[in-house]
Amino acid sequence: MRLAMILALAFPALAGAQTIVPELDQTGRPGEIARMVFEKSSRQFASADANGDGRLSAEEVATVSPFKANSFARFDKDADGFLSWQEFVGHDRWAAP
Ligand SMILES: [Ca+2]
Ligand SMILES: [Ca+2]
Repeated sequence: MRLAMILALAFPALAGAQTIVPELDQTGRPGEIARMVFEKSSRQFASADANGDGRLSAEEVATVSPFKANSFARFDKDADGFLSWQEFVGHDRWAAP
């Protein structure tokens, strides 16, 4: 139950998916959450990349994540003025979709 509340707070989009969270409680499949976040991030990145150059400018990021746009410098680890896929998701464990 506690995990379900944390997940609901961390992933508001999942809060309505009542059938998924209890199932996670029982079977403990964090991979399923990771897959959903990966797919959501993939969609966000693709739709934000208006010019299709495979990286996001601050303006492009703002179209999908005002939060990341406001904290752009923190996400832009190499300070090149663009977010790569890895910078966008905040780690390098997922190959670019
Ligand atoms: Ca771009
Ligand atoms: Ca960068």
